[in-house]
Amino acid sequence: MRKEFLDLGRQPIANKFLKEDEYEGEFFYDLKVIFDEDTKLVSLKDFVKPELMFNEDYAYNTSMSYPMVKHFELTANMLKEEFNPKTVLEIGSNDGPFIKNFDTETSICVEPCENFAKKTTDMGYRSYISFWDTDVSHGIKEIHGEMDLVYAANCICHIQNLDECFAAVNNILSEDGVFVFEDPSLLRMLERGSYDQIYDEHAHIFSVTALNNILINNGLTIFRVDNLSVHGGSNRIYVARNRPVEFSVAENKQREYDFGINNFQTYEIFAERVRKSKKDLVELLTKLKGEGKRVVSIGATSKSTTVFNYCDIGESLIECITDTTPDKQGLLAPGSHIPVVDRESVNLNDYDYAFLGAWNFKDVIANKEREFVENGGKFITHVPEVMVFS
Ligand code: DWN
Repeated sequence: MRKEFLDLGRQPIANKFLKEDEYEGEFFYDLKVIFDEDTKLVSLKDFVKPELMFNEDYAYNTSMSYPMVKHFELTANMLKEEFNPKTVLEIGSNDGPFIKNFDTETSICVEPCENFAKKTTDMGYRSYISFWDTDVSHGIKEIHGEMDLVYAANCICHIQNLDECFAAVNNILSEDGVFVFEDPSLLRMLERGSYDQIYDEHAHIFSVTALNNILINNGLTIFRVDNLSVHGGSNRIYVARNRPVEFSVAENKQREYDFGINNFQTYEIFAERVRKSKKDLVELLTKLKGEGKRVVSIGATSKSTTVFNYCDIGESLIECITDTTPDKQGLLAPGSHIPVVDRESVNLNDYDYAFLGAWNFKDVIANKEREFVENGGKFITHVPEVMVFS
């Protein structure tokens, strides 16, 4: 049985940055979240049509977040060393920071956003412009054969029909092949109150418990889990058909159980915390405005789309958002219509406070922006609770 526990209001497409003349007709949907008592899966109540989110205009460029490029290089090297795959398939390859560490002759990309598929094609990889499903899996297997490593980062939680997704993986995985994927962790989200992990693209927020239940039904087993710090706390899930199951799987499931992820009440408590977070953030920003303080935001993230639209924060409370991604600069943030600007075009010292839209890069940003703090600037974050720090 699916039970709703959170309503984050009317939300736009999280990564659809707008030109001035695109206000009119901006798409909005109701962002509500449910818990499935049977599988223990947390998902959006109503999914948004994938084509509205993932298309040739998709703005999130992984390679613009430099710490992630390093993360994928390390991940690729580790997987090569341990599993020595002869063939590799990446689902949702974005602009190629993971696949670029593998041989062009034996590695395949599947990516629905044409702008990114073009990039990996230019890098020499056979790139299929498509969503991941059983038809694509059969087609690729016919041409390229089975895959020893199927990898996906921040992509499987975007796929609405998980049974179809896992059946498609099972079809193409070689006998001893491994399927490795990483996505934000439900446990970390609940622990940190980071409700902004919830937006249109994240059809599900995964626990190891729920994934285990769904994968088993599809003939696949989780044999290892790594806890990662990226994206505010993620899990890397290792899946195969017949590998010995390692202790990390039971350990993670136990931790989730102890936190109460199997109980609906846990989600009701989380929802209460989210409502308090909204109240605290709006109160703080309104107070600062009343005192004549100027506030900027750093990182035009999908996460900040959720926060700004849920909390009804616009240009009157946050003047602009800086972001390193050229494709976002000069445009307006979805729904809130706060202008997104190049970091280099802004003197941060003109502002009193900087909200961390990319709170997951808090240390990197605080380190880069030392001068801002030395000049009296302060940061605002809402994770794990609304606070000011310097
Ligand atoms: O799953 C997803 C994750 C992986 O990435 C996607 N659905 C969409 C996206 O989510 P996000 O937008 O919340 O991701 P990030 O990685 O938190 O975005 C960081 C943003 O901040 C980027 O646009 C780059 C920017 N940035 C910046 O302006 N200054 C990043 C750093 C490190 C910086 O110093």
